[in-house]
Amino acid sequence: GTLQQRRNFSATIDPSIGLTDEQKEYQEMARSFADKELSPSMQVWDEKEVFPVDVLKKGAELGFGGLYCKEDFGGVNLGRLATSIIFEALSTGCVSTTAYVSIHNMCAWMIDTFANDQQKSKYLPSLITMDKLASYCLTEPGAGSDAASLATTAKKAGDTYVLNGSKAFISGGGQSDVYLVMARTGGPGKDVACRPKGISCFIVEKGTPGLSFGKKEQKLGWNSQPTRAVILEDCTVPAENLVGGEGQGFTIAMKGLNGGRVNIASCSLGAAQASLETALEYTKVRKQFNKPIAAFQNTQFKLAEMATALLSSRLMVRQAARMLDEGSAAASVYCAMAKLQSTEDCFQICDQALQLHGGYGYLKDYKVQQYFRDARVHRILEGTNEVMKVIVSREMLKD
Ligand code: FAD
Ligand code: 2MC
Repeated sequence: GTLQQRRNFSATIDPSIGLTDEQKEYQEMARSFADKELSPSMQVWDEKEVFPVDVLKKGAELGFGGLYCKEDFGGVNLGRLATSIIFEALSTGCVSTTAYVSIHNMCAWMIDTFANDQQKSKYLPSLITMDKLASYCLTEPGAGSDAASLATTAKKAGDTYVLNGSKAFISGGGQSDVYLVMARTGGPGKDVACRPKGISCFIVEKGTPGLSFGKKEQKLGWNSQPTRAVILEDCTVPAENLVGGEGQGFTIAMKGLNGGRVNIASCSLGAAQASLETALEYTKVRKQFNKPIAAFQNTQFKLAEMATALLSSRLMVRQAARMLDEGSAAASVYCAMAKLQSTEDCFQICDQALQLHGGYGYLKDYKVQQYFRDARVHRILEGTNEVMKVIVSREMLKD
């Protein structure tokens, strides 16, 4: 049966509306995986801070390790729209775990797209099976939103580069095997405008002398994946670990993030979808004043508002994904708009679902508080929503 028939939910909140049969199959596969492999464990992974590596590998058997990598080294070669549909469905089972998978996919895609054949054949096969995991290292303690101001250096020495600096908030940090590190090799000019042009992208393998990690951060959500500082102290990598050419690192990082932003926005859709499904169930059975709370017009209107906001976010996310698939010049701005809209509105939907659960919504016995906590950080990472507004307005106002 279709997702809607199997889950027995209203067509109004059916995420398969408008999809092709093939897309519905991917969605169904991902939702089944979420129901069977993620959802039953999401609360214990959160509470005990378990990074479920075995489950990630199981997902990779279905292709989740390289969804938008080409087939040469085992990727599934799906478009961004199909990928978005899959990440939305997976997130209903665990937002945090899916979000990590999305970052891993972004790194794999960066290698697939910008690395040379030798690098691809060395790293991609095991990344795509998720036998090896990847992390994306852009942010630094002093360079968050202003990513182009990063201070980590990479100095050429013979046939090596020597890296020095530190990266903050790295998802998968300490646990991942492959780190894509953006570092400064020096630019053609010295003025501020040349900053991004002096950045290069390197593959740094776990175990390289000079690579170490900070303590595991304690977080409000995203607890099924570790976040740590990545520290580089005279960390020496072979020159062949440079991805692309010197000076291309910032563009590579930003192109990765365009897809990343759609992915994170998709994870918010999944959080909102799951929260709305549970709120719908709950308000039908919970009785107060001798009637189900769904009989109050406030509840009905809230549900209608939530469904409407979810659909409008989903349409925007899928539009941005389509534009990436089409290689549209405006794609990066649409990715920013979709990330802004989806991560804001879907967080509000999680909050409203929590409210409809009353006091129970605040208890860790119920999942709704976890969707709320996990979705909160999507307004901050992969570019804050204020940065998304910078990107959108700058494009609007440019001559
Ligand atoms: P700041 O840049 O200091 O921003 C502080 C506030 O100022 C924000 O509200 C911001 O929007 C606002 N602000 C800044 N500049 C402007 C402006 N021009 N106009 C208006 N407002 C502005 N990074 C990675 O590289 N890899 C990862 O894997 C990764 N994972 C993460 C996981 C978690 C759980 C978290 C919390 C963060 C992660 N990050 C990662 C880092 C994340 O991308 C940054 O936190 C984010 O980009 C913001 O940078 P910042 O924290 O330094 O905040
Ligand atoms: N897509 C493609 N290219 C892009 C791009 C994008 N989204 N954004 C910038 N570029 C290019 C841009 O075109 C320019 O290249 P060129 O000169 O050849 O035209 C170059 O990159 C420099 O761009 P800007 O001149 O716009 O650089 P600026 O310093 O003004 O900053 C800004 C741009 C603010 C948009 C960028 O610093 C930014 O995105 N900041 C947010 C950082 C961020 O998202 N961090 C997320 C870390 S990862 C994470 O959180 C995870 C959980 C994994």
